[in-house]
Amino acid sequence: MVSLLIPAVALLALVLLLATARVYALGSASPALAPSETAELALEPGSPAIMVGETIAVSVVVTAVTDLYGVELALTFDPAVVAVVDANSGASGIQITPGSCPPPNFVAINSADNSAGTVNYATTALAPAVPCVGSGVIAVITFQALAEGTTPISFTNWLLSDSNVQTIAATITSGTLTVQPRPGALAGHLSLQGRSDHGGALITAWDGGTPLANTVSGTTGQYSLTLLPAAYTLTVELAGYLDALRPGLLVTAGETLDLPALSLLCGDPNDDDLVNIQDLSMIGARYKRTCADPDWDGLADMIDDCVINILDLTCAGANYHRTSPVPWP
Ligand SMILES: [Ca+2]
Ligand SMILES: [Ca+2]
Ligand SMILES: [Ca+2]
Repeated sequence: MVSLLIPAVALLALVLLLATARVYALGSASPALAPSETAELALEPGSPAIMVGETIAVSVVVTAVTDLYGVELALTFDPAVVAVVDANSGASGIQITPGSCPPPNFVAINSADNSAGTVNYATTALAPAVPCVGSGVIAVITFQALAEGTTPISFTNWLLSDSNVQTIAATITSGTLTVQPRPGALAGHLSLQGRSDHGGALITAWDGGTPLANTVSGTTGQYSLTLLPAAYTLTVELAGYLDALRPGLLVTAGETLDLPALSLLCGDPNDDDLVNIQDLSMIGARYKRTCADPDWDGLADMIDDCVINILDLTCAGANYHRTSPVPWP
């Protein structure tokens, strides 16, 4: 009974499948006869961001077409923010790159104007070329970023034709292109008095009272902060050490400002930016403790070796009465 049932079910499934395929075939045949669908024109990427001096290729893409044979386009952009890069040095003027949808067999217009901020393009396929079906790239525009800002990239004219010389309706989605300033950097080396590992100091870049970026020194004391062009104050801190501060650092686009070497001084375990008797007392009260002791707190272990000894005490002795910020040549 079971062995008879399975072929019956399989047969039913096959009949259903054929019926569905039949309906689908009829359905897919009808749009070519009735060009009522709406194509979509857009840019890819739609709203990119690049830095001054960089270039980006923006594709004009069409989707949901069943028979695209000719296309005419006009776009605008802000010529103060971006410029179109010439795609064909062999032709006079500035060209964009033809795409493949429709096949650009005859390009009637291909012209960008970097003074007016316009792109004009018109092309048709030539019989017997087959029309573009589905989706594809009409053309590619390469923009170069000139200055910080945001520019719309707007379709101001568009006309799509099918191979029967009927207009194809289209919805459009214009885009924007944002140009950011190129960052610069602050970089330098620091040493932590008494230590062989100079890592772990916190370096913070401030704009007024606002911390904008920070990093931590590496084991050799090196640090680098990537920052947008502006004036910054840099602070350098580490628990138990006097802090450093350097105002008026001007970061310029694409440049690394190398700072003079800095030496952070130890001897401030209570972190009040002053080395005095309180620090010495704090170290003295913990003298000879190790990090194996249950009451270990590590505050006085500025020379970071798991024991409070004469090296930690000398930190405060040698820097007695010094204050933050420490000198930064
Ligand atoms: Ca050219
Ligand atoms: Ca102190
Ligand atoms: Ca120590």
